[in-house]
Parts: sequence; structure tokens; C-alpha cells
Amino acid sequence: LPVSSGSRMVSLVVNGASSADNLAPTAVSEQVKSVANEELFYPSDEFRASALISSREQYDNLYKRSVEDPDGFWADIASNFFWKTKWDDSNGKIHSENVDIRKGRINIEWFKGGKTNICYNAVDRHVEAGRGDDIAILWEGNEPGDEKTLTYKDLLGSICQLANYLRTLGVRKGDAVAIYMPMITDLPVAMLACSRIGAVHSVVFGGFSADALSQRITDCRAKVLLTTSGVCRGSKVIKLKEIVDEALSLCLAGGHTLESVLVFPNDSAIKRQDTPWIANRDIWWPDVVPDSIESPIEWVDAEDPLFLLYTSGSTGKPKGVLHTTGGYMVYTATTFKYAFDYRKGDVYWCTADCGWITGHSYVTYGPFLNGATVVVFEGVPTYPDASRCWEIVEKYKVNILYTAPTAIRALMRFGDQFVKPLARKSLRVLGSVGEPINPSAWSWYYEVVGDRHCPIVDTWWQTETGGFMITPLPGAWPLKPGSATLPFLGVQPAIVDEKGNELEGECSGYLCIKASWPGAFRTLYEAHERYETTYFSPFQGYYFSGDGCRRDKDGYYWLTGRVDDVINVSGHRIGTAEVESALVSHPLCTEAAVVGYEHEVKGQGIYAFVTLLEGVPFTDKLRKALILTVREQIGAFAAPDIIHWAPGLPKTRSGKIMRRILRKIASKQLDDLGDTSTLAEPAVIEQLIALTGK
Ligand code: 6R9
Repeated sequence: LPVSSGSRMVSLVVNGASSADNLAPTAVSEQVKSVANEELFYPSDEFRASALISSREQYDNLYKRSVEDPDGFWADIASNFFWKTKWDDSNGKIHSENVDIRKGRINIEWFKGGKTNICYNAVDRHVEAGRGDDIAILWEGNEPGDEKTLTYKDLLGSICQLANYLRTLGVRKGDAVAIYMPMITDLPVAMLACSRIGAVHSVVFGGFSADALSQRITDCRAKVLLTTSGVCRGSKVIKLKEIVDEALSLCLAGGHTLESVLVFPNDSAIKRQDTPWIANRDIWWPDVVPDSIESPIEWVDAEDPLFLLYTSGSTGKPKGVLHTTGGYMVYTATTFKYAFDYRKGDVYWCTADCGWITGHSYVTYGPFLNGATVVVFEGVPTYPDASRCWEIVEKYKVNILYTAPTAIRALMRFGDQFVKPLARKSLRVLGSVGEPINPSAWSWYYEVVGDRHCPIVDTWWQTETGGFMITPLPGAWPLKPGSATLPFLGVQPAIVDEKGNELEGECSGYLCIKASWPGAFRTLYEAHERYETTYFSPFQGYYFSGDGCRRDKDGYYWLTGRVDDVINVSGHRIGTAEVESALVSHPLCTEAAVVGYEHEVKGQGIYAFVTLLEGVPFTDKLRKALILTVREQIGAFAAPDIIHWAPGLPKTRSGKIMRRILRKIASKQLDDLGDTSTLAEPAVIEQLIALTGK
């Protein structure tokens, strides 16, 4: 495999059964079972009759055109958006690309020369077309009964006010603005206000710690931070402003000064007077944001940056994934429309937080570009109890629900009695994202939540891809539980072997993509070389996703989990190296190796092996201190589930940790440790096994 020698990407799943022991084990075992009795689920005649793409034949024709003539195909779609100036197609092309590292610098451009604005397309355009009174956001707070409705006109007003104020703070086109906010309506407002003025937003998920926040602010040298005093999540109060203050002092210590912090007061969580404050830097949002509702639009080039979003990779430093404007706009809107079979007037609810890519593409941009009504939920699915989601579905008559397998599994455990009493007739399409959906979660979602009448749209995609890549078009072909089915229009998946040879027909291997699509990320912020080596060098000529995949006899794709050092915990991507570096920063921890293991609810849990300073006993207090270190450096969601004290870690003679053995120990497959002949000190394994579970 032509990757750096440190890579642990060496083997893969063959026909669903793991031939190799280093593959992330997400849901694979259950998946294998379902492959044996592969059942097809067809859309109902009624669903099909009104579906936007209603047959395989219609898809096949569109798909053929999308890959044979991508310029013509995407130009037709893009002309449904507003462009202040049309893109340059003087050479008959609307895009240019090089995704083959052997031919030089990787470069992807779509609609270059075209001038547009995504906020204008997502909001103003609907208001100008007389749809200003349509509902844009149905906001549901953490406490039942706490609610707010924003029409498109209201949304526009809030965006313009904030956009104007950001301008008065000196924010200009191309400047980075950090956003650290919970799911209140002002979060999508903040994103859209940035895009309105051509500023580049960098949303940091509210669950990240002060350390992680400061790292992200410093990396993009944000001038301004938008935040909230605090938030209630279930019965917990999170004092975001305190975390912000700590993060900004870390930034300062590192030499980066942030000029202004705009704080949205969230009195239900923490009162104004109780919010820590730094004069001359902190500003209460409602006190300063003007009332005027006019705010000129900054027309930007299609290839001007829209946002940065940091994601985990296989090394410690998070990667700043950069998306640009035009291609992302066209791609998120189009994927949203067809994969969810969106109709005007539909009420749509995506449970993701705007801190992740799903919240960017499918809470904010994709739905608003389609003029949809979006439910934005501040709370958690189990508060006050496990019926909360279904109460929201009933209350707002949600038509399209988009959530993650981890949430489905968590709710499923509470039992059907929390779901069945609530009306779910409004539901038409159920979406899934974040990890492979295991068959039992699929069945529960389909049978109990959807009463067997809603297709399950299992969307495979990534922060890097901007939008859906492999997804059912629910009216066009039958589903197989656990398979994301077929590529979206314009997407050309390829499954390759270790040597990078593309495999044909039924096969298993590494999932790559040939050629670009409009929503593709263009670079890693100030790290174009890392972009090339991470994504385009492992298999030359392709974009490499980091996922393993199988294609069955019908051409359906089955994602089998990450094949690199990224684990997927409750749908959150976490680099094992990030957790390891947090653990070893503890003065008593000398070495750490982190692996994923199968977890009933989270998909994968975090299992950390640690070695300590000679003579230091592994106590419960130390275990807690190590967990706290990870919480402080990354965030609570990255805290290890299990910490296993290891007097020594299994290593090769060249000193590399043999993680595949650790994965086996973590998953208690002690009889099947694989080849241990390259171990430098075989006795280490005996010691580790003796300590299993302690
Ligand atoms: C959108 C998002 C991306 C990784 C990806 C893969 C996993 C996402 C999936 C899925 C199987 C699906 N993943 N959707 N695996 N089936 N439907 O989650 O982006 O946070 O960047 O994670 O998530 O492993 O590589 P991101």
C-alpha cells in the first residue's frame, strides 16, 4: 500500500467477513448476518407516484449524463440559483480539476468566475419571491413549551442586523469568524450573517473544551467570536462563556488576540449578571445589534471560501476542512432535494448540531436553499424523557426526519411505549447518517418509528464531501437495510485494493471517488500539502475516503467503517492520536494507545491502554484524572469508556504499537490474536490479558 510506513491501513473486509483484524469493527458482525438474508424494501406505489425521481431508469439516465457531461449537467442545475454574474464557461467548461497527484497539484474548481451569495440564495430569494411569511425555523427549546417561530422574513431581518454589526466590528470578506454556540436560532443566523458579508465561519461544536476551542480559533486567526452565555442540555447547565474565557486566555498566551466576543444572553441557562465578563472585549449581542433590516450583500466568487470546519484525522492536529461557495451551494441544495424527496411545504427536522458538517449542510444551507421549514431543537432526545423526539414529530407534524443510528439505538432501548402513543402519520422519509446503520436499529426505525411506510435514507458522506455521496433516492429503487445503496448523481465511487487497483463488480476494498463533484472540499486550511498526502496520495488518481466498503452483486455499496486511525463514537469522528496525546499529557502517563471497540449504543466506544511512570499504581483516582484530562483537552464526548492499565504495550521490534492486537483485547477476542510473531516482547501480551477487565 503506497502510504507512509506508519499507516495501519493494511487490510480489509472480504465479503463482509473480516479477513483482517485491524478494521474498525463498527456494526460489521450484525451486517454480516443481514447480508445472508438480504431483503429488499420497495417504495410504495403511492410514494413512487409523487417522487421526484421515481424509477431506476430515470436515475440511470440522469446518472449517465451526470458523469458523461458533468459540466452540462451541473450547469443546468446551477442555473436555478441566483448568480449576480454567470460563471466563466468560455472554454465550454464550468469546472476544472486535477485529482491525480501524479499530474501535479490537486486542484478543484466549480463555477469559477461566477458571482453569487449563498445567504441571498437561501433567504432573500424566497422573501423576494413572496414567500417571506413561510416558516423558516420552528425552534424547540430544551424545556418543553419553550418555542419560537421564525418566518423567512424574520430570519432575513436577524441575519441583516447581525451582518451589519459584524461589519461595524471590522469584519470583511475573507475574515474568519469563530462561532461557539448551542442550537438556538441565532446559530444558523450567525452562519448566514457571515456568508452574507463574505466572512468565513468556523463553527466549533459547543461540546468542545476550552483547549480545543482555542486551538481552532488560533489556527484560523479568528477576529471575532460569536457565543452564548450558556445553555441547558437536558438537566445540565453548560456555562459556555466561562469556557470561552478560558479558551481566549489560552489564545492570548499563544500570541493570538481576538478582538471582540459577541455574546447572546441565554437567560434560561445563566443570567446576564452571572455571566463572566471582560470589558472592552465582550459585547451583549442584543444591546448592540442594530434594528435596521437592510444589509447589502457581498457578492463573492463561487470559489471564495464559505467556511472552515475542523475534523479529526489520523494525526493529533485537527484538520481545517475548507469549503467554497458556489459548488457547495449547488450540491447541498440538490442532494437535500432529491435524497429526501423534498416537497414545498414539508416540515423537516435534522437532529444534528450545527457544530458538525451535518448541521452545516442539512440544518442550515441545504434546507434553506430549498425554502424548507426546519425544526431546530436545542435539547437532547431523552429529556424530559425518551418520548421527546416523537412529541416534537407530533407537535410540528414533521415530514422528513434525519438522525443518527446512535440516537436510534439509544431511544430503542427505552422501548416502543415511548413512541407508539404519539402520532407519526406525518412522517414520509426517515434519514440516517454518521455510521453504518445496523440491522436491528434499521428495523426499529422502519417498523416502529415509520410504521413501515417511510423509506430509510441511509446517507454516506463526510465533512470533506460537503454533501451526500452514496444515498438512496427513495422513490427510485429498493432499499437493503444497512446499505447506503447507490451513488448520488455525479458521484463516481471506486473500490480499490491495497495496491490501488480498481476492483470491478462484487468486491471489497477501500472506498475512493474518481473525479470531483461540486460539493468537494478544496483544501485543508493552510495545509494544502497535508490535503494532498492524506486524501490523494494513498491511491493515486483518486480521492480516498478513509472508509472500507463492499459492493454487492446489485451494485449496492455497504460501508464497513473506517480503515484508518479514526474512530466513530456516537457518530462523532475522533482521531485516536488526539485522545492519545491528551492522555500522555498527564504527568503520570508515559504512553497511551487508543482503539475503538463495538459499543451497543455509541457504535464504537473508546478503549485506552495506558502505561504509567514506573512504580505509580493505577488507582481509580488516577483513572478519573486521565479521563478528566481528555475531557479538558478535547471535550466530554471524547472521554475514554475504558482505561486499561498496561505495564507494557505490544510493539514490533521497530517499536510500532501493534494496535490490531489491542483491538482484539479490547473486543475480548482473546483466542484469536492473529500473528504475534513480530512482537518484540511476547510476554507483554500475557500481562495484558491477565489484566483484562481490571
Ligand atoms: C456526515 C458525517 C464521516 C465518517 C465517514 C464514515 C462515517 C457517515 C455514514 C458513515 C456508514 C453512513 N459515516 N455516514 N458510515 N454509513 N451512512 O458523518 O461526516 O463527521 O466527517 O464523518 O462517518 O466512516 O468516513 P463526518
